[in-house]
Amino acid sequence: MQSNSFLDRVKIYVKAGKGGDGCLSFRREKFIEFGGPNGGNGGKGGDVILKAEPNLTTLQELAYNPHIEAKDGAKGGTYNKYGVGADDKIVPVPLGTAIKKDGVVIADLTTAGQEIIIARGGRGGRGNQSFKTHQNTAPRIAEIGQPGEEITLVLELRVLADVGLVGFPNAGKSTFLTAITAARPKVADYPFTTLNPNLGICTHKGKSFVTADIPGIIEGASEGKGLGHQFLKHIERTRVLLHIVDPAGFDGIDAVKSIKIIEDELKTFSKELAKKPRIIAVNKADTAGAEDVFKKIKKKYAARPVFLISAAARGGLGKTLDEIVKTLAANPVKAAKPAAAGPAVHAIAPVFTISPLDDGRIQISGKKIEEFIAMTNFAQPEAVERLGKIFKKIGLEKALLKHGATDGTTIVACGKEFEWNGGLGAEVSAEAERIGGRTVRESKAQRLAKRKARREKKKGLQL
Ligand SMILES: Nc1nc2c(ncn2[C@@H]2O[C@H](COP(=O)(O)OP(=O)(O)OP(=O)(O)O)[C@@H](O)[C@H]2O)c(=O)[nH]1
Ligand SMILES: [Mg+2]
Repeated sequence: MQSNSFLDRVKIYVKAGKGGDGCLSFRREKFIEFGGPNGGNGGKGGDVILKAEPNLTTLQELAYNPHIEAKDGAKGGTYNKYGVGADDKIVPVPLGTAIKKDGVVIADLTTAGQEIIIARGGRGGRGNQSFKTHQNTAPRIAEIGQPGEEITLVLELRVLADVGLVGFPNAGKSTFLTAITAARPKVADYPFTTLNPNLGICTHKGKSFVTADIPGIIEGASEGKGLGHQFLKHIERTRVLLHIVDPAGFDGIDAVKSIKIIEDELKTFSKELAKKPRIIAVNKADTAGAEDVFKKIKKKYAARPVFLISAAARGGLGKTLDEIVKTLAANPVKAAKPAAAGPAVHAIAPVFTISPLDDGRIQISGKKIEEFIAMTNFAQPEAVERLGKIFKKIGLEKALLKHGATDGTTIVACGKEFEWNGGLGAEVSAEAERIGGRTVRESKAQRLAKRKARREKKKGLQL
């Protein structure tokens, strides 16, 4: 069966699971007066993994579901209970799928069952039991789970076959695939019957190989005419091409001439294709004149193996298959090139980047620093204090001061706004008021006044 839903390129949006939050709790038991901290760590978020699945032939499924998410890890519990790690999300993709990030191939799934982690789940946040030290035996701090990695990727499928069938439409390519494999592509007495590549596995004298039947090629295919062009790339990874010829020719083109036209199309499409070993099979041996055409072609292409077959009547196939097996043995699979290391993936990211904004706000960014912020529970004063210490340690505090941060400066990070007070203070947006569906931020003066009032109030309480 052939479907019209063959899809060989798809963009996907991937999000790995967030780590579970750490737990903040203390032992409370009957005869124990000062129970220590016993908040457990959160579990790891699930990774997103792509797995090469030989039974899949299209990326169609992913086009319908391009948003892929793994589950989050479970929260840590009291009594030092660890949160359960989330299962990884395994996404099956067809064998021959290449994974591209920012236009660079970062991995190529070329063996059955091969897996690649494309987004790592976050680690679980530490519970307060992990923060216990001699100085602080009762920490009131627990981390939020680490966010999972998020990434946008493009998947491209190049079917993986050993043998590629080429030829004009209606030559009998699909009939040949039917004759030598269990595949059942549509066969009909008109051109362009095949609209998508079909794959089949042939076993001949103990050797197995995969054959790809692609739509017929016509003159100008390499420039986009007919259907052939978009599918030629699918035979780029084959090791031998079997050129199937209809002795009656195609659309007024003589059979002998037709061979050169196809060969030129292959050459124009890519040097790779032009270099591939080629076998010619003159099909429809049962039709009048086939024998003559076969002889002419054999003479003209003396350097090539040429056979006379009848795909429909299963005639002459043995010798053709012998030749295919021989050619495959002489052209073993090239060791896969190591996946080009995507510079964007492996580049060492700076710990933080500071960008002063025109309106006086200062933006801080960087994977690591954003992670620290995302894992801080701003409702816990000790956690906020710890973040301040981290800022100091990595030189972020100094750098911010150099860029003119003063008490009350708005710091933009992780898509949120915070108030600077020697560390990251309250999230500003939490104080924003919604007016008529529009979020209006308080002016700096208003915020400073509010802070002052809070401080006074605190002082008043302490007195
Ligand atoms: N007489 C005869 N007809 C054949 C033979 N092999 C294939 N045919 C017929 O040729 C026609 C085209 O066969 P297909 O296998 O669909 O040809 P194709 O090359 O896949 O064609 P496209 O998919 O359109 O490119 C069908 O009617 C087949 O029955 C053969 O050996 N002898
Ligand atoms: Mg066909």
